[in-house]
Amino acid sequence: MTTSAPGALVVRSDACLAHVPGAEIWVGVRTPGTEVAERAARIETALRGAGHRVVEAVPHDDDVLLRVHDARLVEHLRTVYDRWVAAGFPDEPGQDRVVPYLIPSAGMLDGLPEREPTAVHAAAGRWCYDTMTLVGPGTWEAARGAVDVTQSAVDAVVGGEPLAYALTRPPGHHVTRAAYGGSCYLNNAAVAAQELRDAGHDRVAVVDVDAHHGNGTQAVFYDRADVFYGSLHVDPGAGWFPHYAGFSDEIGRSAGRGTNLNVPLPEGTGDDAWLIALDRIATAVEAHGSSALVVSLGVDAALADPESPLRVSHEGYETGGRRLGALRLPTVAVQEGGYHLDTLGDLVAVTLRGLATA
Ligand code: SP5
Ligand code: ZN
Repeated sequence: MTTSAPGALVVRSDACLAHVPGAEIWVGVRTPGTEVAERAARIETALRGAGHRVVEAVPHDDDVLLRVHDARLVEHLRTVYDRWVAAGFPDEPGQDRVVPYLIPSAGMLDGLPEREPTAVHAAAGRWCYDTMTLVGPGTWEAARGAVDVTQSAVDAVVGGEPLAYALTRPPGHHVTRAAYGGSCYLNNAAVAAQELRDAGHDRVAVVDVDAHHGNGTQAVFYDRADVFYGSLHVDPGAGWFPHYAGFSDEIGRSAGRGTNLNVPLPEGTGDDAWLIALDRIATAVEAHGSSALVVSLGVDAALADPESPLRVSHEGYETGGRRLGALRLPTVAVQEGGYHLDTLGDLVAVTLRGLATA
């Protein structure tokens, strides 16, 4: 019953390979970056092997992107690496990636006006909230390319494809309207939801199955009823990224009250409890009355993944895909996390098979 699935339209771009994280600075220590280009290559190999159609992304203008993000964040990402190099940082003190040293917290400003710092080493912390999400020479090309991949997938679905998959890298769900972090620079899933809205879907749902809470996507749509956000993820209250968001009492605000659903899960959660949580979210999508679906498809909840303590199997991902496919909504799946190189391609493939065969 899992053979000859109708399959997904897969959208990819070489641009997404241009970002080389170089490192993550975690607790002040320079560790190897986990969000590497080989991830995309492994996924593409698996999806070609599974017989999906693969097409190239086409360029899009900034219209939808600027409905999701503050224009100053976009401009910062577009220019900051060149500014960093022009200021000489790769030579002195010897830092080849843009990394913050000061992040202006709400507590530091304490009501003072937000100012744009003159020094690029200060600007590095103006739009970024962690030290793990470095900017290098290819970061802008890849992040902007991932938006093109995403929008090309949305275009296909708007044009009648039932299921398109955006092979995005870097991922995006941790980026708020005006702040990036968590290995993410531009919020691909939020762009997908916004483009679907603009294309005439009055209500859209984002279901985020990445192991981590998508604090960025939640924040973008927190006040809005037209875009539902539901996520199941390792409990931030148990000490996991993003630590400050993803709790079950975050239900949306003002007009968006009741259109945000977080299901935090204990460390060690396996298929049974993960699928019950996903079913709760799918039921909420039905209640929302969405006419299109965005899946933030992180596969880092899998057993073998080094970045999360969840223990979802391949079967769990496929069953989850089938549950979301049973919603029978035009669907754009957007790649988020997933870091175990030997299994992540197959995990994406089985999830798409589930989505397609429901
Ligand atoms: C898209 C996505 O899955 N982002 C996840 C970012 C969470 N990273 C948290 C990393 C916490 C510290 N990891 C220690 C390993 C050092 N390399
Ligand atoms: Zn993740």
